[in-house]
Amino acid sequence: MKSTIIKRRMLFLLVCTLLVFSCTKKQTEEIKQPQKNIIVGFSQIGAESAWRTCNTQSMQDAASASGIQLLYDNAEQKQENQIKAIRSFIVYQVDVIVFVPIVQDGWDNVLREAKDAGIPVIIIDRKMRVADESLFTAFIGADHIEEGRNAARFLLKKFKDEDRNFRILEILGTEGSSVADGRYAGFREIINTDNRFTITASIDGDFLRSRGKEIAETYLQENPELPFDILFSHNDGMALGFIDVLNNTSIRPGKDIVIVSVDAEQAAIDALKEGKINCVVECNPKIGDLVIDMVKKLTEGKSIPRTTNISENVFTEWDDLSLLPLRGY
Ligand code: GYE
Repeated sequence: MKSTIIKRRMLFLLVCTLLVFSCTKKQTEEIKQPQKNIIVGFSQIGAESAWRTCNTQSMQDAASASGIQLLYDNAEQKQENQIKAIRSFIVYQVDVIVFVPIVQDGWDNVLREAKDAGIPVIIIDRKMRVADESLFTAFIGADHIEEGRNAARFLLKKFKDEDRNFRILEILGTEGSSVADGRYAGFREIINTDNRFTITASIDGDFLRSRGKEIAETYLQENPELPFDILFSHNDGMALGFIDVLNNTSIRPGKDIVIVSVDAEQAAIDALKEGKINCVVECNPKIGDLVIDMVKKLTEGKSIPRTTNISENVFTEWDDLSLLPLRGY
């Protein structure tokens, strides 16, 4: 009699267990069902320039237009914040991680966690150095070395008939970033082919307009005799900050000092039209549609190119810019 009761109780417990499991599984499936949309974790470095805010907007607009949920995180210029954001994307089990590596190194561990979680990573705009190239799926962005080359090519062309020497002051972008390193290297590759040109100083401006202003104030105060003929700035913001200071002096930007910059934000194009900048090398921030298209292909199981560079223009003092559309940044 007693064993019969025990058997009935065990059978009852087994049935209850099976019922609970099947409900949970169903609920789990039901919960999983609504997640038909793609969820992308997007770690952006910050909002340090007009270029950056346009790049962010481009990503947000493209994701919204495609019905993709974009989890956006602004790292406020700190790599540790990017690493935290990527880890939160992993916990949230996003479908794809997209991020701009503020600097080139220090990503291996967090990207290995993403790989172990089976989440593909697309890096955009800036490149990084990792021991294992399989830690990311693709790069989408500009060729920053070519941008540096184009800046130097303009100078060789502008001064091709002048038999004198030229001193160059260079304002650098964020230290350790692939962008600053690329523009630095590309510029030298070309400018060093002509011994009339000497880079007399390279100062870190961190892509900030405020730093461009500070550098101008300090440098001109310490060197009132104006020891340079050319300013090469790694982005428009820093060049415009420098020009802000020159505007309060007798030094004429674009005439007494030849200025070459990179990005092609509207304010720089306007300065080019006014003759205050001589050449602006384009770096296109509007890559959101391209990135989201790659995300969709990835989630559909399709292959995507390992590297996608975007074509860019060079705007110079010789160009007719009257028909150039507004830049949008
Ligand atoms: O030139 C600058 C921004 O990574 C290409 O970062 C981007 C650079 C751009 O702050 O304005």
